[in-house]
Amino acid sequence: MKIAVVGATGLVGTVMLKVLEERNFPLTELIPVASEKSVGKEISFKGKKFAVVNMETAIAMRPDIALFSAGGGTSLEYAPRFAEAGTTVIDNSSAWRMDPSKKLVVPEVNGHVLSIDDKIIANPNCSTIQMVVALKPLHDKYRIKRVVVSTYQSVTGTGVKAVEQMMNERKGITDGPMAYAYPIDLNVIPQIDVFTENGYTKEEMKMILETRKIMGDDSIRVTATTVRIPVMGGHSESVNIEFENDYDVAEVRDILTKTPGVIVVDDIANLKYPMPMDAHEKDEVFVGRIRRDESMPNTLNMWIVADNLRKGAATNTVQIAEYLVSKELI
Ligand code: 2RA
Repeated sequence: MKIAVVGATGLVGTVMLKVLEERNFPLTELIPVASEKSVGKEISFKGKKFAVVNMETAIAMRPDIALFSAGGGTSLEYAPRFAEAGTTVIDNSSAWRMDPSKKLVVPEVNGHVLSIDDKIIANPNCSTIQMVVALKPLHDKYRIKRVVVSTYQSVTGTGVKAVEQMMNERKGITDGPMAYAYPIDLNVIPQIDVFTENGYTKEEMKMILETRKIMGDDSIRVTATTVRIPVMGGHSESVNIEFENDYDVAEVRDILTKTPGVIVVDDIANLKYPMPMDAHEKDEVFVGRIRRDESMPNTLNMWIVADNLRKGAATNTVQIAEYLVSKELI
């Protein structure tokens, strides 16, 4: 199977290659794709060297699957070109996520919606992925009415320039490249992406709209506040969930413990709870601080942490590819 990684030299693309290698994805040929300035650069993969090619060359090589992490504009222009050549595209950008003709997939949540006809598949936003992995089994059991989420998102979600800004500020360098309008070290910025007309940011609207599409239930009400914080290991989320029905905290913990891809870390007597430093470079979604919201009936609080570059992007993309192969949809 020929696999193209479009954006192979970027932050997420690099993690995609690492995940493909770690999970021993059944590929026979790797096609690393990047912009003209990177063409010819060699990528190491499973002990072999593969030369970076440009888009036109990659399309002509007719890969079976193309994993995209190259921005929305590039995806809008080239994903249809790959699809026309017979390639199945799994795209990390937001370009196709809310397109009604495209599937938005977290395999363990809604993999069943995929069909052999899907040639452009959207990978959800990182902060949405980690939340719906934990919400889905609880929705199945107790029916979710409303979700209130506040996020604490890693600078890696912005990219290399943001990491550089944070590390420079930490060293006292204040005239380096700025990814944000403000200093990020020793600070938090209550804005991720641009503001929309309703006073929410695009990131917050992604969490609201993508959650309903992935869960397949537009009746679920969601509100979100997304915040950038100076950490590396992953995104954290404080989630308040109102159910249609009452629940039992121990049963919630048991359901999550038995959910594939979830690790419950919830032992406050021993100060055990999920933190980005523990989720870093892991593929699971970590859940803790599970407790009743005593101010509201049928309402639960919990804390969700995951590595946004892995389960939030690269790993989920590879898992969609694995799902397609396992169900012979490719
Ligand atoms: C962020 N979720 O964290 C967005 C895109 N990766 O910036």
